[in-house]
Amino acid sequence: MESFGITVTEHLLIHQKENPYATGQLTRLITELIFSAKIIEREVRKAGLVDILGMTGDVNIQGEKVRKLDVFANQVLIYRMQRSGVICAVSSEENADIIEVPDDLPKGSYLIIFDPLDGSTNIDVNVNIGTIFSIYRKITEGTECATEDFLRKGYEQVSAGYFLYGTSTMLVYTTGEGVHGFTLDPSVGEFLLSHPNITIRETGRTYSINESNLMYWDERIKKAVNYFKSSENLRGKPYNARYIGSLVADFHRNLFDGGIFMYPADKKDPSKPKGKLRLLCEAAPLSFVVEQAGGAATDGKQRILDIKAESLHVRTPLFIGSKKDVEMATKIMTE
Ligand code: P6P
Repeated sequence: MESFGITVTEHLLIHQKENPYATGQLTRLITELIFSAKIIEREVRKAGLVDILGMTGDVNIQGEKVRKLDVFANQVLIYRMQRSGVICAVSSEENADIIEVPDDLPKGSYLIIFDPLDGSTNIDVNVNIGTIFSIYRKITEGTECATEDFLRKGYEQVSAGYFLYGTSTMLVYTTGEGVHGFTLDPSVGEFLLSHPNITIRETGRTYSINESNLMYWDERIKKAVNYFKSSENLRGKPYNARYIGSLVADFHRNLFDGGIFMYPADKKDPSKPKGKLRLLCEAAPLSFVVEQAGGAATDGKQRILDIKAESLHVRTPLFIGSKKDVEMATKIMTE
């Protein structure tokens, strides 16, 4: 019988082994995430046609200018997550504090952290952008969530993944049972399984880093980057340089083609000594995905998933991708 495709709901409920978290509650949450992504995708696709481009004139908690599409994506996700009936609060890259589910709405024992539209500086030039999400179970007693429920180590995540608004719209996620990719079929408005059991090459062929920051790096980072630019490496020739400037797009390409993405600590902005990327809404979810795909992720010293978040918006250096490439970069930087 023709399969007519495998939906995310089917994949969660039938194709996941007896995962204690691949329950109806998690399925409900991911279903609401998918609905949010479809609404965001609709606006992203027509961004050039309506007055949803450009700036709002505001600045977010990160000190970054906020774009109208950022605000829209953030509002959609907060609204839909609060009505999922299975979470107690959300934390967004765009908001200083956690946002509780109002008392008149049903609550649950999950919490979600997201970057609603990562790479948003690329929106106006039609470059791929994405939504990154990270899901934990609450640990404090009672139905109310507390900030400490969010200050976790990445290995405690129940699920994580991202939506990529690119040439096609994809969902790539894990619940700890491997990494699976789903592609949106616009003709039926459904994400269908397109890339089951994604694995990343042990040694890649691409390195991704913003080399305009060279003068702000310390010598160990320069040595690690030169390793990939030389022929004295596991490839025996220089790696290809690819850098889109949109984390989800750079990560996704390296996941499929093999490679390493690096955003090291730098001296460029004294307010961001650990670099630009956030631990909870960027590094930890993508590190859960890459490890489930057979890759690795460190902050240049230790495993990202072992780092406990000391605050909601704490930043971290990030070296993520093919296992042997990340191991080598980390070895060079800790010698
Ligand atoms: P830079 C986008 O603003 C973002 O947060 C990530 O998506 C991306 O990897 C990074 O910043 C790019 O930063 O400093 O290289 O422009």
